[in-house]
Amino acid sequence: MSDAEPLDAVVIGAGFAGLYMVYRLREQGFSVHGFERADGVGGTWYWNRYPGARCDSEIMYYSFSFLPDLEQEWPLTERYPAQPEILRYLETVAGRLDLLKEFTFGTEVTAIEYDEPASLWTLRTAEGRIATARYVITAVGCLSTANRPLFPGSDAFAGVSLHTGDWPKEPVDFTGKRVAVVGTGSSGIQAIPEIAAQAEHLTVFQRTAQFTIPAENGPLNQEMVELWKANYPEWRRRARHSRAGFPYVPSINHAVDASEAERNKTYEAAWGSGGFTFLFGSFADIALDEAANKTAADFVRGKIDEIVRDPDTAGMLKPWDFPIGTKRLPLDTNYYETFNQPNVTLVDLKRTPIEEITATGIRTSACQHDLDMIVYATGYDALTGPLEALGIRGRGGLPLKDAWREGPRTYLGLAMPGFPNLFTITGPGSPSVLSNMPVSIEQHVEWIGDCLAAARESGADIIEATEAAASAWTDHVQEVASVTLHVKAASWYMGANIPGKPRLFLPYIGGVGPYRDHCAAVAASGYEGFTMSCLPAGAPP
Ligand code: NA7
Repeated sequence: MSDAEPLDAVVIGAGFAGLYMVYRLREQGFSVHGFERADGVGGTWYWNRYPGARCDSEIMYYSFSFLPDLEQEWPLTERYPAQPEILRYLETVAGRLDLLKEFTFGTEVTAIEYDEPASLWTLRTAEGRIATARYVITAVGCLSTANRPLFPGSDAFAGVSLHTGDWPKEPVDFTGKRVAVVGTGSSGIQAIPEIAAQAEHLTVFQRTAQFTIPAENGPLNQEMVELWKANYPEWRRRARHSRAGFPYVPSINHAVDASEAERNKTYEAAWGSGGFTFLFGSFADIALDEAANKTAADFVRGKIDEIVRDPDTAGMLKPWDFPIGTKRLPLDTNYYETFNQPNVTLVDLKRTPIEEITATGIRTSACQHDLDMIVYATGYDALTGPLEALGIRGRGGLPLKDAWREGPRTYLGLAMPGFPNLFTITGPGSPSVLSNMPVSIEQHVEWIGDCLAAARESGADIIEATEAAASAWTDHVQEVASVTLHVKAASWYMGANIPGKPRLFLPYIGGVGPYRDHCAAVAASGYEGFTMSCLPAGAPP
């Protein structure tokens, strides 16, 4: 790629989304180049190398569907794929499709500005490179801008500080160390048992207790794997038309109609089989009805009492602040059990908040905890953070950050008015983080590829979402969320984990299948809600 020649498209990111988008556009005959800040492919699975990092989607659902040969060859060994395995998978995809040469790695895009007269985007990188392109497609992930809380004295700690989402490539040894984990979301809940197995002492700093369900990870029965592989196209079809991108059969029973004995039997079976089926497969009203939700929450709180021997610790671990499932439900391996280990201490930050990070550890309102290492498992500025970090300026030089001051306004989570020819894979307002990501990514990549092909065919240079379409979609996203219990939680889905971030529901909860149908109908109608136009005669080429 020469920096001087305008490209048809630049793609930012080399995870699942960026790899497929670059491949797709190249196959469609567009000139395309990718930029990636890491020095290799993988996206989320490049950065999240913390101990215990594993996908919560079962392995047979967590891959591309457009590579039938690889689908058959790829070994399915454990129920949930671990980080190294997913990274290897994406490296294999990049190698097979000869994609590495299409990317510049180790390059962070810091500014993307729209040149209105030419309808071209100019991209600048931290390393001083400049590229221009007709289209920009962001494939930067939803959870890639780390949330690093600013505790007083944050920089003072003389030991090792790590964030789960920015983990070093070299293995980290916790042996003989006094370690803190701050944060008990999915990342903390995966890392805590692994770190506790090595560390001399682990102190877990918990702000809000979380519900977690056993993953029940383990080796897969290879006869079942063969059967699965023989029927892949049908499983993929079901996943695409499902609620969350998994071919699970959702329950149609209501918890409020069942007897206590029936409910307990159902929850016990779901707890035993592990995974998200605890929510999807048990009762249909858990996400919608407070009384139904309480039955599932009480069941998990009962399990905590059964598992955790110290009653005070069990009390601190029991969540009461939000309905179960309304914050992202973690899946765990021996999380609650870990608190029975003599080298593990739980600190409830609601009782004794962190006052300061000191040179030697963490000081809460109760005492000083002397430490060698602090692991921040404090999450991300979800969905909007990675896009706002790109320094995007649209028509009239308007920064995306300003356009989204009141919260993100998108059409279908794919495009924004005022930012022509810019597309956001799994952007806010699409199912994204509420779904099995590869399914949603494939749908977006294919939709964007088709849209660009349609513009090329019709001779259009500029594709832009209309204000009316973006307003209507943004309202619809909130309306659908408002009938669920999700809006009752102070979650990152609501932007609540980042001080000052507008509170509104960020992903689309209407379901992967209905969303897909809606996007397909928009395309079939000739891209209703978008304008497609040509540059005026005499405009710069
Ligand atoms: P999450 O789910 O956002 O969890 C972050 C955790 O860090 C959570 O327990 C937070 O408590 C805690 N946190 C955040 N800020 C602070 C401060 N300032 N003080 C103390 N504790 C804090 O991030 P994860 O990385 O675990 O998971 C992200 C997603 O990755 C996950 O959902 C999957 O989709 C994969 P809080 O609950 O906000 O009180």
